[in-house]
Amino acid sequence: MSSLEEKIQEFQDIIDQAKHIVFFTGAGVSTDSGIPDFRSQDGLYHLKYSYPPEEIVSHHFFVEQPEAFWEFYKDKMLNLDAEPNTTHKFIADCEAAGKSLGVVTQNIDGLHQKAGSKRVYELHGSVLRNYCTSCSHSFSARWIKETHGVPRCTECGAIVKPDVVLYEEGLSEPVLSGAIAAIQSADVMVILGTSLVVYPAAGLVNYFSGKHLVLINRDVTPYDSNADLLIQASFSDVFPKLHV
Ligand code: CNA
Repeated sequence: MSSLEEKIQEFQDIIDQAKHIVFFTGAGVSTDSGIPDFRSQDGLYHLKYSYPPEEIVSHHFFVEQPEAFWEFYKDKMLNLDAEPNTTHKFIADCEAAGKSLGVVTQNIDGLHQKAGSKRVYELHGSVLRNYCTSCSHSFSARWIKETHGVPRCTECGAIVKPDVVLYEEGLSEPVLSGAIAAIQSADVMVILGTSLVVYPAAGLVNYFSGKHLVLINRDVTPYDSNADLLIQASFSDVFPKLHV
């Protein structure tokens, strides 16, 4: 079995030779920026709430218990002062160097764009966009964070909703088809920081038919055996050693 150093070198060789990389990311790429993921040991699913987090961030819960939804959401999901880390920057550098078709992400934190990525397919939306459920007036995330209780539209008084895909809601068709097209056109797919258990997002991996499937994640995933190169490690042990 090759050592971590050998695997990092193999990854570097793949990056050097790649022409069209697509990155596929999850909450794990943002933990080094101080944003907790869902399923790691110190992730949100291991904290104790009156309801499980996956129920709180569901459509029915948003409609039936807006106070509890917004309390959790503002406290745990709105990390507005977080900064991109080495992993976000590496992904953005690959695009700037003309090597990447973009990043397909399940994240909602906007950190890929903050790092400089331009082509970002946000499968689950973004906390940075918020709309009135009645008149569609838009609100900044900062405004949301600073309102007390349930945010209500300043124009019509209806409840405001973040532009994030809650459990039980469908994904945006244009975003989904853009993501699939990027994955199908890539010669290298790099999967980072996702437990690959949330569908339909996880199923997008199956659209890849390029040369190298690279999977880097701290914990095991159901797709580990599909990877041509599997690196089970923390990103802080991998990305500072790479260059574009
Ligand atoms: P997840 O299920 O919490 O899995 C995260 C994975 O990342 C785990 O398998 C960890 O092993 C791995 N991981 C965590 N930190 C590191 C690290 N430093 N180095 C290497 N591996 C690491 O998250 P998924 O993205 O798979 O689940 C999809 C959900 C989570 C989506 O709906 C997101 O919207 C949602 N989410 C997003 C954010 C965000 O935007 N930053 C935060 C929390 C949850």
